[in-house]
Amino acid sequence: MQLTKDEFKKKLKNKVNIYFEEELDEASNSELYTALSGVVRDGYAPQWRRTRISEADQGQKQVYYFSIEFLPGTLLKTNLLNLGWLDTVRAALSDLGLDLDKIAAAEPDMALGNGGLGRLAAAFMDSLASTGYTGNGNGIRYKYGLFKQKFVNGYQKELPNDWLKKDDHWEVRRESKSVLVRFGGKVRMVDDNGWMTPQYEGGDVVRAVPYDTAIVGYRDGVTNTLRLWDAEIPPEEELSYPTISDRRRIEDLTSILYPDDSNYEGRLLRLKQEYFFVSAGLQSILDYYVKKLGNKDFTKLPDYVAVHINDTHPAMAIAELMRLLVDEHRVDWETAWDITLKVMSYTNHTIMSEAMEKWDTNMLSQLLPRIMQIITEIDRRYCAYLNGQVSNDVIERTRIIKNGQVQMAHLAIIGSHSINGVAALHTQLLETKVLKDFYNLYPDRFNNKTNGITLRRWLQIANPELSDLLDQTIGKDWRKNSDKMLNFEKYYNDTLVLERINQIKLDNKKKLAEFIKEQMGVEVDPNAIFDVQVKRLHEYKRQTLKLLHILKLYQDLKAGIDHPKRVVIFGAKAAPSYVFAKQVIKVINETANMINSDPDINGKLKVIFLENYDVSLAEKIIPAADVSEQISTTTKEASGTSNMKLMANGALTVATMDGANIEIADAVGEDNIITFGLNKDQVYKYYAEHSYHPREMYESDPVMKKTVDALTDGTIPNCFSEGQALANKFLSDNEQFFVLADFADYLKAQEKVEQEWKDKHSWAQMSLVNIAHSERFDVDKTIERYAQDIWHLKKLKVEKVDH
Ligand code: GLG
Repeated sequence: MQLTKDEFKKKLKNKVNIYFEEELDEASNSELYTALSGVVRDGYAPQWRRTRISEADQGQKQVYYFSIEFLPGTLLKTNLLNLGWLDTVRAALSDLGLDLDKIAAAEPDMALGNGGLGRLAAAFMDSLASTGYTGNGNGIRYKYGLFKQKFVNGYQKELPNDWLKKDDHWEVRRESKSVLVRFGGKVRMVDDNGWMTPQYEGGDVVRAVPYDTAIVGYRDGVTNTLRLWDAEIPPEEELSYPTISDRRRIEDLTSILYPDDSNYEGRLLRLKQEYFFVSAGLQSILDYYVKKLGNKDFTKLPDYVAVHINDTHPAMAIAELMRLLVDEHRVDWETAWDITLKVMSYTNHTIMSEAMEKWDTNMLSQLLPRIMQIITEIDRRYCAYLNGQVSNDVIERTRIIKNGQVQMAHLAIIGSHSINGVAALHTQLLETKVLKDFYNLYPDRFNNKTNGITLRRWLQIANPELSDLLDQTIGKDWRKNSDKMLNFEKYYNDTLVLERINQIKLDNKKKLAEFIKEQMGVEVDPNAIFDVQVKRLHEYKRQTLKLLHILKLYQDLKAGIDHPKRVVIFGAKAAPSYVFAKQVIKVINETANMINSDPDINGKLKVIFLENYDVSLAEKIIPAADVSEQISTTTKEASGTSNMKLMANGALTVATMDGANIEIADAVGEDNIITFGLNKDQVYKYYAEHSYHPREMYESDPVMKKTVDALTDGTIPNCFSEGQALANKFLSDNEQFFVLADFADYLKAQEKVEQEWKDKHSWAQMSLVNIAHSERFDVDKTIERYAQDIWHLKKLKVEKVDH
């Protein structure tokens, strides 16, 4: 695993010479990035191969994580860190007068996901390798990643994210592992020697070609594979697709990532994408099982294979595995069903009904006739089995096919041996409310697995100074074993350490301030409170509540009421079709313009909405945050993960008792977090009794009235209609997210922030406690629980190889 600076320099020089016919001092940063990634690839190639060989030799059980999104961000620094090369390479480059950060900036973000769900999938990949399990990702190689966000006159514009324009240096095209996926046409069951076998007629045949990316484990010699599928025309079918539009129809299948994660779109292309990567993934798993492992007895499949369904998008895996087992491998239905149940497990990531997938039966029948037959049969058997055991109402509520639609969550639950939520409250709500009927039927299948984050990325890569402080105080072991971070609490009264924490934060804020100046031309004072809300833009996440707080501060400052200096920083993309979310962006941007240029305010308050929030931007913002805004409507945020990243970097959380915020509060104790807002019972009461009347609140609370009125009385220029839309929404009895109900309490929480800010010593103590306790959310711990409770994996024994 050792690499000396000199060896590295030689390797790099060599790559630059070969790739570009240039000397090191001529190469551009982008060329250096290409060369450096080449060195890194050579570095992990032997252990990637060795991992594959060991897997086959040991016949170890593997998990395949099926996810329609993977959001790894950039890989260069992660790979360097995980190989144990980061410091050496940084130092060697610096000897050469080169800067790793500048070179790394040439890498495009691999943004094949929207937000938390996709980021979690990427974190799981890193963690599986780093904890020594063999886990594979299975997803789609979208030609265009999540759109690039630009603000034009304060409005969000979406630009294509052509991340593959310059080639991805990490992926390997594995043509020999291609498989065919069939869509459309007609299917007829014919008797073939006593086995009812499908005969297909017409339709499209698509070639699924895998692109594999190595996932290097953290200094442990395990290198796993993220397999993303691309759609192509099969060579033998070339003549069937003569026109350009014919070809497009096939190749466009993997062009775009749907830019929305909280609303489900019943579109044919999405359904095609789902089946495409599910079928390709399962075929390649079975091929491996049969050919490589030499197995024919499919009843042993669950000893070798676990397939995880990440949200409902890959839920068709249940029907597809049944199809492959029954039709292709002639396993009888009952045995196949038994195998499927043992292989499949499912995570639910939301309780919001608009995000629950339901496919029209007609659409499914036309696109996937055989799959629709199989789902119909699963549904029929499910109902028949329960008939007489439970009431008809329960059967009707839980069955898969209802009102001409296939309920994908029901399919996922009925066909999986494990169903988990992503934070304690979320799982509890699944069990007691949203999936209550299923919980009563299958209590043993339900379990909680609170999300986690890659501390390696959010501390070691994004915040090297804080990582050094941890090394100097508690020693380096925390880097591999996060439990050790708890020892940091011993420094609670150590003034020097507390001062270091404040100094590191200030340094990170200075860097972010420079970036803000470069990007937006706005000066911000690094000594101000950096108040951060970074996440997708959605009503339930309530960027709106933050906006109202900003308006309140603005009005106070105008009226001569003083507040500590504050910089509010947003990062958020709105789904392109989500009109209200885009109106919120416009109003925040106009509010920011107004405040940032108001001489009366004189820099006491600044509002910064950074464009194009993505993983790389998160790495700049999160280490510089003093306050973490986690203010979703209680019950709506399944877990959240930015809350964990911000806490790990020492930010103080302002939180509703929602999602994983509850567990953060439990970890740090009530003195080290500021909570506010409606609790879950109050939220459910409003829903049940239709008793939410925000206009009454508004009429009786002059502060609230004055703040909301700022949206409509011309205070904020250039956004009259958008301001009106926001105000109307807040005042409507149908407003589902209770912005005004939490307004007064939120202001109190923010007053508390101001109070706490006055004492830098105790602020640093809160920071320290948050940093220490972020160990609870180390994704490696989450993965250990999945591996033990759900997937039943053993660690792979790999021989470490020298580079
Ligand atoms: C979801 C939820 C988040 C959750 C994430 C990962 O909304 O609360 O943290 O999955 O489980 N769509 C999402 O991002």
